[in-house]
Amino acid sequence: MTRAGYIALLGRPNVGKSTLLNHLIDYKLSITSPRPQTTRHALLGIQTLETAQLVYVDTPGLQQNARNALNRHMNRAATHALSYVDIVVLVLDALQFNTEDQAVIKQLQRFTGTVIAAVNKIDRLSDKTRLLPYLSELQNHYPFAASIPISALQRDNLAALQQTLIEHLPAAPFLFAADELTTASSRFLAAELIREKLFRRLHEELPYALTVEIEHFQEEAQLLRIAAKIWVERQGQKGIVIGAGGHQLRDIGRAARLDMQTLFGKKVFLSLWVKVRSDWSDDERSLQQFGYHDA
Ligand SMILES: Nc1nc2c(ncn2[C@@H]2O[C@H](COP(=O)(O)OP(=O)(O)OP(=O)(O)O)[C@@H](O)[C@H]2O)c(=O)[nH]1
Ligand SMILES: [Mg+2]
Repeated sequence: MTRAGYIALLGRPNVGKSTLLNHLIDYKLSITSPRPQTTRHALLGIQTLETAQLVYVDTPGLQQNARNALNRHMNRAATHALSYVDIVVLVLDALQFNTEDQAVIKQLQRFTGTVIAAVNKIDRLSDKTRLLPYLSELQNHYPFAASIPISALQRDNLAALQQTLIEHLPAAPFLFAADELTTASSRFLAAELIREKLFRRLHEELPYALTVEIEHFQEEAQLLRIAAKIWVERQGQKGIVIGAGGHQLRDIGRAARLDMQTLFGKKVFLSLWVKVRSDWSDDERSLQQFGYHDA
């Protein structure tokens, strides 16, 4: 008999959920950055083993104070996963357990499936003896089925986490074909790679004021032709994204194109435009247009 089920990676922003997804499935699927609120959509990553299928759901970091419609959409995308997953992996930061983590645990009160804590970033703990009190304190906050210290970045203890997940999966037939990696479209993944480069290169509030819309995605025999718009909220932001002499935008385009070529296994021709739509991140119609739909 096989085991199969959905496993949500949930937690406050920036704890390493997307890094964990990529390293669990051994495939760069979800975008990551040192900034909080990088992930904006739920994203499925499927791992098929001989007798088990683990369907991971990466989610946006849950925010306590959602300040605009985009942030509210992100919170809904994360909590919606609780309505269909079998297991939640609550991702925590080994350096700090705070009120934001407590707010995420509060969301778990109406979840009836298994909850496992993954205490991430243990590579950053200079004093490893701090881990034991952290783990025992955790049980005061929630009756976790297991608490597993990991380093997603260094792939430390991920095999133990995976083994625990398999043990808690329901006995069930596979949910997806064995060669399926995700349900996300190539267009979506292409837009995300562009957004990743923007998040990693731009400063302060600018990453939060932009989104990426794919205009054309045309597959030819030897080549993928992709055209995308980067939407910002104000004219001044447009100039910063483009940079002096267009250098910034060219570098962002080059980095995104190289990642796309790896992802799609094809040569990519990418063109980027920067456009202004004032306050798109607090406007429901714009959010719909830019792909922020509720599930
Ligand atoms: N040192 C260390 N850094 C990590 C580890 N896991 C993730 N990071 C870093 O933490 C930062 C955030 O990682 P993400 O994977 O984007 O975090 P996230 O939880 O998906 O963040 P949001 O999508 O914004 O909620 C990045 O700079 C990662 O490289 C880890 O195990 N150790
Ligand atoms: Mg993320």
